[in-house]
Amino acid sequence: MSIQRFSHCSHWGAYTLLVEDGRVIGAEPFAGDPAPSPIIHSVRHWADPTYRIAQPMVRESWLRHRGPGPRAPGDKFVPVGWDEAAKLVAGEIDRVRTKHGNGSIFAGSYGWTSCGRFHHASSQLKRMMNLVGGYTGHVDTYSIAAGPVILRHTLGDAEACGGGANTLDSVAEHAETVIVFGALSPRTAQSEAGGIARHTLEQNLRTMVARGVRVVLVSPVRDDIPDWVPAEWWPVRPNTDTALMLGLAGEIVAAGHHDRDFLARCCSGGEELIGYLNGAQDGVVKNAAWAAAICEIDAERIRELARRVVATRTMITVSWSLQRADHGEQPFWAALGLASAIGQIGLPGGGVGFGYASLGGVGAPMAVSRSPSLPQGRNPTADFIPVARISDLLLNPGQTFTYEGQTRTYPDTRLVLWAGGNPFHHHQDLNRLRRAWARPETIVVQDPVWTATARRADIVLPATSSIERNDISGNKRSDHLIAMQQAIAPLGLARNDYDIFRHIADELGVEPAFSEGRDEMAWIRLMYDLTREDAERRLKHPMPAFEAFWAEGAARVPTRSNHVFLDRFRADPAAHPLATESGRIVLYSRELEGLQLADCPPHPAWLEPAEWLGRAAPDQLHLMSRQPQGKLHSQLDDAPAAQASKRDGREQVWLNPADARRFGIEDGAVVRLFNARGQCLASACVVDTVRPGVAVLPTGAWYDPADEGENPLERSGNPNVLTLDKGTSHFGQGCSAHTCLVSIETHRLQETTA
Ligand SMILES: Nc1nc2c(c(=O)[nH]1)N[C@H]1C(S)=C(S)[C@@H](COP(=O)(O)OP(=O)(O)OC[C@H]3O[C@@H](n4cnc5c(=O)[nH]c(N)nc54)[C@H](O)[C@@H]3O)O[C@H]1N2
Ligand SMILES: Nc1nc2c(c(=O)[nH]1)N[C@H]1C(S)=C(S)[C@@H](COP(=O)(O)OP(=O)(O)OC[C@H]3O[C@@H](n4cnc5c(=O)[nH]c(N)nc54)[C@H](O)[C@@H]3O)O[C@H]1N2
Ligand SMILES: [Mo]
Repeated sequence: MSIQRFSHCSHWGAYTLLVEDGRVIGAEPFAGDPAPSPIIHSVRHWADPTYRIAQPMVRESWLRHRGPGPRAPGDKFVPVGWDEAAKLVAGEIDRVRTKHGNGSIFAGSYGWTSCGRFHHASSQLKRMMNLVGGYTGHVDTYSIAAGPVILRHTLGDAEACGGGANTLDSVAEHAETVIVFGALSPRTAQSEAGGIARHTLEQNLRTMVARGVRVVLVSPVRDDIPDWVPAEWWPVRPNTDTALMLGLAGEIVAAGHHDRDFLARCCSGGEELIGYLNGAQDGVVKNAAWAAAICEIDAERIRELARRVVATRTMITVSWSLQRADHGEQPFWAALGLASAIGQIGLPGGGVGFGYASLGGVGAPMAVSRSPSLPQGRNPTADFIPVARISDLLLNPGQTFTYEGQTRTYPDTRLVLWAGGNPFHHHQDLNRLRRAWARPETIVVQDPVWTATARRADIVLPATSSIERNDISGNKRSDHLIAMQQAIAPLGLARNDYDIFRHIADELGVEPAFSEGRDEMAWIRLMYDLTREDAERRLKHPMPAFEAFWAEGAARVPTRSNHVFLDRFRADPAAHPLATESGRIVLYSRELEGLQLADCPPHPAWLEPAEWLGRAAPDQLHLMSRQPQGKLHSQLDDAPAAQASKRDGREQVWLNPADARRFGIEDGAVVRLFNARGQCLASACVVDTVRPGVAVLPTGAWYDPADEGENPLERSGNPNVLTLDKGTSHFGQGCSAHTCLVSIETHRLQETTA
């Protein structure tokens, strides 16, 4: 039998699938990719039926007695045909919208699903729901929420944290000093929402190394930049970067080295911020000594760096992780304040940017043509939640919450529709989520895999994985569109996301408006042609006709390289005002002054997080639940690239040797991590690349509680049984996953079930 080749793409890169006799036998990286991700070799595991949902399933107890309940994963499920499944789902949508209103249907359904832009599960879901009166949705993302919210009010939009700041090619060519708050790591840069054809981070880092750029890595973990980059490691206490940024700014101001001209021309509120740094209100001078006591970085190093950043071209990079923490608005705003004091915003190699390498496309040249996406229509229902407030929504119907200066009410959720996301992976405090998850009358989950979330649904709809259907990938942070060609037949009775919603839409009587009469290939062609026409008409960039694109597998889109953010604004702020209250960079906000929020004051400020090492008991560690190396979130956790980072099938927690000694933990030992919220097992890995006082346990191990009690022992190493479920502030309401203290002890396995 001959080998067939299919172009394909995932969030972690583009590749060719090699198929023999209907089986995927290998994957070859996209020829143009200088640093392909090893996760492409995991993709074939989608074809393994072990974890796949073979046919639509319904919880037996729900069939007998529809309504709230514990939704235990071990309950009996009964198989049903697609007609019955579609009727049940449509019936629930109809019942709830008629009886309680569309706001009682939560279809905010967060999650990364596949990178294909057509079968994009949550877009399909929203498109369908918008045709029948709408749903309660979500705003922002788990990735970034506090960050974009504060930037919208201080920079006018969130472009600078979505890849719109200086591109890394120009930073690598022009910067002399780069301060990295968080990471510049190929680990996270492997991935990009909607696919990535070329991974370019390492190229840019190599240019910096060759030019002798001084790189300062401010992070609790040394491996947040590749070891071949000669970076100085500043092992900061987690969640204290704001103090370091303000201490640097305070030293600059005290020395009179701040850029008075930039602050006066391009910023509003510079005087008030300087007043805060000088201690005008609280009597506390924010200088190197003050910062050193909070973040445990030597004061003399801070003073020296404060002198250097104003004398050299300096770029400040801030990872998204810093705002995924309590008061996550502050490090982004403080970095903007520090960069404004330095005064190099708008210059090549200078200023500040957010999220470089958090995704592979952030910092890469941005695509300037229209990106392919499925039109979702308009939601006639106004209700929404900040995305990470899902447990609050389900537990507190009728209660109010604040967001971006508004006060709103949580609707009374009766029906939850989730497609292409895994909240029992992504949400914090999973024991709390379990209690919340028992509240709705009906929960529908659509996924290829028996995830922890699918096991806790009432109706389970099996979707195909992307290799079982055709699709198109592409987004504004990738320079190619990639043809995602069907490589194998669907497994079991799994159906494509589009076909599933088309069937339900038919039951709801809206199929013609939903499908517009197009089949899969007609939609993919339309989405491609809209990008091609835009590139050709507006940007004079020729692209191949659809047939040629599909045969070739990839098409280049026009991009903008060597971009310098805010250069025109810097040159003439009055002619190019920002969309802020002053038209300039806001360092003191009249709007926030009016809101009087204790957890988001009118200027960037150091606020103690709810949990941190400065107020920890002697036996507590700060837990960093960062993104996993060998997979995307919880996806393909069973495949070799993900298993490679585990020991005995369990996720590894990294500990500093000093902490291991302190707690009598040996490398390789099974340990129990615990706090008042939950407990999990992990395998101890003792490394000196983690600062003392910090434990690193990546996300994504499949949630595996030993029982359904109040506080079950989670056995695979899922950090979200421990993390804090709290909004970053009453303004941003983002996810605070990186704010979490835990205790740790050696665990004897025979004490519990294995
Ligand atoms: N503690 C802690 N928690 C975190 C974070 C953290 O830093 N720390 N990070 C957060 C962040 S930034 C994010 S983005 C979230 C990620 O959270 P999620 O996006 O929910 O995580 P995934 O595992 O990618 O979930 C995607 C789901 O889609 C399914 N899927 C894949 N392809 C298809 C398809 O074609 N159709 C359908 N219907 N389903 C499909 C997969 O099987 C999987 O179950 O996690 C958040 N959680
Ligand atoms: N391989 C892989 N890549 C991914 C993902 C994945 O699941 N797997 N997920 C993708 C997604 S959805 C997103 S949103 C991005 C997230 O991208 P990021 O938010 O940048 O990723 P994290 O791994 O959460 O954090 C990066 C580093 O920040 C450091 N850090 C954490 N807290 C602090 C702090 O308080 N101060 C300082 N200075 N450093 C801190 C940690 O040491 C951590 O290694 O990653 C994307 N890339
Ligand atoms: Mo994310």
